[in-house]
Amino acid sequence: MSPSARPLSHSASIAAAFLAAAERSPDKPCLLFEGERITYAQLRDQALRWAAALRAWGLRPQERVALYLENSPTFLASYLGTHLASGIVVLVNTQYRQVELRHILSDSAARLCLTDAAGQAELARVSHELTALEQVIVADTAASFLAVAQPAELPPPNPDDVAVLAYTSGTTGRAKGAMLTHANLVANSAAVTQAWRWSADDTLLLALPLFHVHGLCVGMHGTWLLGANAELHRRFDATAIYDRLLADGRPQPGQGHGEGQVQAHRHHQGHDQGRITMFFGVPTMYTRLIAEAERRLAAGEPLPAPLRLYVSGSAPLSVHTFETFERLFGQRILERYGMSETIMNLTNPYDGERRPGTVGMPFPGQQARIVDVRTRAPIHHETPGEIQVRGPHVFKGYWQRPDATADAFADDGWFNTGDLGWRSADGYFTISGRARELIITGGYNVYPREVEEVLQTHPAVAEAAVLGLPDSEFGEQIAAAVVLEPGVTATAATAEQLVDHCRDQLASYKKPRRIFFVESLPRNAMGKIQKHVLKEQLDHQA
Ligand code: MLC
Ligand code: AMP
Repeated sequence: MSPSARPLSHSASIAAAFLAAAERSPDKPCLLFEGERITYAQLRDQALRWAAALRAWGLRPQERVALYLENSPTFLASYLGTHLASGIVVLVNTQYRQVELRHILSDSAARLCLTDAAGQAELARVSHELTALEQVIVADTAASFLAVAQPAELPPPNPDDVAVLAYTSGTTGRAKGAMLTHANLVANSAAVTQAWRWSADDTLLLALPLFHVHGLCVGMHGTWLLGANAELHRRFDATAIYDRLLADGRPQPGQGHGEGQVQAHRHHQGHDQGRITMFFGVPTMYTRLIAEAERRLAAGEPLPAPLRLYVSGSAPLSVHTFETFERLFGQRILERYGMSETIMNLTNPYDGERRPGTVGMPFPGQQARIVDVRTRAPIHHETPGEIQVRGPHVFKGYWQRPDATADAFADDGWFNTGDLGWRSADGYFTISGRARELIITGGYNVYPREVEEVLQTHPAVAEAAVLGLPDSEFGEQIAAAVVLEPGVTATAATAEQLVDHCRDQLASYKKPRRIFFVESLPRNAMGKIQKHVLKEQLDHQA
């Protein structure tokens, strides 16, 4: 059967697809993690144990379980277990601190949170405000929680029930929980695996965090849907990833680094367990891999053998990074575009031209179009506007925010992504900017408003405005213009103190990397801060 004719998955949920894969190939490795090989049957047993323990504890269908946890097999077993118990998983970035934890855990009313010792200490700082949170389980000591129940199969989750709350910030600076249903997750994963020719023979090298959709809903869901396997790393470390790629052997004699040759070579190998065939990352990971390769080449070390597929997303991949990677590694990165509300939207083709600077076309079974930002009418080729998407991957709405949900959808049901772009005559979409004030640093989203609010709680700060400045490593970096209270000088309230104040309350990657002390902020006649004027002023000073 040709790949394009392959049927999309009929599984009702990712958890059901995972159980089916475990039934087909119980002894096949599902995960490789820090030297440990975990088979499908082993992960299934753990997941069923979590499901039974959660139910025995009293978790009812559609109640929330927060995962505030690093990458690990426990993350994945408890994730699947929550789904099998018909609960909703709330994803919590491990860098989140008081401000984010207070909001996400109260808003979702999570009854239970699974974390590690550091997370437990951070939660303790705000626990008195988290009235819905009844239990915090520390992953290392979860055995006693799991011991109370025997693994048992429960009724499968309903496809239209919510599976995941992925918190993503809105223009107000308060994150909203994007409700992804089981059906959304399966539909998108089926489309992604079809588009990228992902098969049960693939091994994904995965060092993305599991608490965002990129690592979890693209990386792990695809793996489970097909019964493939993944080598999971706790975190991304360019040296370790490069070593891992090198360990897979050198190119065969006569095998160039051309893409067509790579595909032919890989497909010919058949079932080659454990040999990495794919890597997914954010652009910062690629710039770090390039720096690593340049360092190793200068030291006389070889390049890794080619992979079947390198994918980039979550932030713009510069043409320069694309071309440098191709020059060094001999491979054209496939760039795709997604968001928490929709998982994956657009992709460069697997077989056709991977055009640098573009994010390609809709995945199979999904649609995308450009509309005029004012009239909201669809626009045809080559004219910039807002990107809208439609299809079975589009989320159900924002958790307990009917107002925000209504705003997010056009009258005819298309979802407003808030990203600006245009489509070429031959169908490739290019993202040109964002309608929202979002800053993306190393693939993480930061809304200026939430950093401004925290800066303004510092007693020395009268006003603050936060924006993104270009950054060679992270794409954008957080910069803040601060007006001090009368009588306070920059030597009395130093930039370092303000950064520490942010770091104490917010995820560390949200702290300003540059602080500019200014006399006043530029405002328009309505009194609104003119960020574009401020940006020009800061660009001059930077
Ligand atoms: C870490 N730091 C960052 C940062 N990540 N600063 C700015 N931007 C970032 N992205 C800072 C930390 O705050 C810390 O500062 C210091 O760097 C070291 O922290 P670390 O944790 O050791 O960093 P590192 O491991 O090097 O992280 C870099 C990274 C990571 C690129 C590996 O940021 C990452 O995993 N990014 C991927 C994010 C992702 O998965 N996004 C997908 C969202 S889903 P200090 O001062 O405290 O030492 C989505 C939809 C879609 O967007 O389309 O996919
Ligand atoms: P999040 O809300 O964390 O899911 O982030 C989604 C946002 O990341 C999108 O709305 C885009 O602005 C951005 N994004 C994702 N992929 C790309 C890409 N390939 N190029 C540019 N921006 C991207």
